[in-house]
Amino acid sequence: MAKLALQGRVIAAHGRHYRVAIDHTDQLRHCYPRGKKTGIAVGDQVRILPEGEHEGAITDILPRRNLFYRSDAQRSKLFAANIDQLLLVLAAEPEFSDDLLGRALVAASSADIPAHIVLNKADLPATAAARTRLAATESLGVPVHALCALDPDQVHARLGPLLQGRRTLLLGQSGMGKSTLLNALVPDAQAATQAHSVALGTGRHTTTHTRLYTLPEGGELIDSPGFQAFGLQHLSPQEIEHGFPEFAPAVAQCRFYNCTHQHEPGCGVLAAVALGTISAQRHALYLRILAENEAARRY
Ligand SMILES: Nc1nc2c(ncn2[C@@H]2O[C@H](COP(=O)(O)OP(=O)(O)OP(=O)(O)O)[C@@H](O)[C@H]2O)c(=O)[nH]1
Ligand SMILES: [Mg+2]
Ligand SMILES: [Zn+2]
Repeated sequence: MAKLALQGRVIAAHGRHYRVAIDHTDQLRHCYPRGKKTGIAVGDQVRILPEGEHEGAITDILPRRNLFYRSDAQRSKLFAANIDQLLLVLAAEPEFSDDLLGRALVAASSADIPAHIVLNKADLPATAAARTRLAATESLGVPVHALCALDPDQVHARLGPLLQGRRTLLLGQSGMGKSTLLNALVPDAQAATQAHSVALGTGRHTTTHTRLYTLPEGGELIDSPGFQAFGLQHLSPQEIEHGFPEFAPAVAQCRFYNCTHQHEPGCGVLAAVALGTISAQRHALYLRILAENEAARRY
């Protein structure tokens, strides 16, 4: 007798092993991709062929609404699929990187995924200066929520309505407090957390794989390992430009329809940078990403 295919969502990824929650049941199965299939992400809806009571082979990935990932010259790193929003977790200590923050926001914009920032560890005195550093990003329309993840009541008050009923990806550098935030919202998660200095000593991040949790109030939260690089090699020059939505009104003023906003005469973006209506820092990030992708294409 032919085995009946099942459907479910991928809730954890460990290398080529995936944990799949089967739809309309409380069954969890350990699954592996059939054949050479790759590119399965947490949040994917998949079809599986069951094997025994607890295992299965993933045969198909159902069409996605979106896929959030980064890509360096050598390989892509999938974060999650079919997400409603991104929660970028930052803190004053360890100091967050403006460059990595900018890149994550470009990846979100170009995939049309709304992003929010959590400025965590608001109990630390250095937070005031970090908040000032975020003013330019906030003025782009990215909401900033300052809070202390060690205080679950505060976390619920600040983030509860935003997270309820939605699938949210927690993203950020190592040590920013993503897993601490997860534990405040999903007490059953009991995710490991540790001081970043300790994590550095062991040579690895505290969270080592991506995993999806169900919020008691409804909705889902995905915890991911911290990153130290955020390549955007998968983006074409047009997609990179789309990742800087604040350029759009100025692009309409460019003399050449195919202007790349690097050095062209009559460029509306360069004019806006000179006037200060577009941040010079954001334009510099745009140039860095373009140059990186250009260099990678030449090799
Ligand atoms: N003072 C203070 N410390 C915090 C806060 N939130 C988290 N921490 C501490 O920051 C350290 C790192 O927290 P984690 O939650 O493990 O960080 P992470 O972002 O999950 O790190 P990775 O899993 O390595 O990516 C831990 O020692 C936490 O206790 C906070 O609001 N205030
Ligand atoms: Mg973690
Ligand atoms: Zn231009």
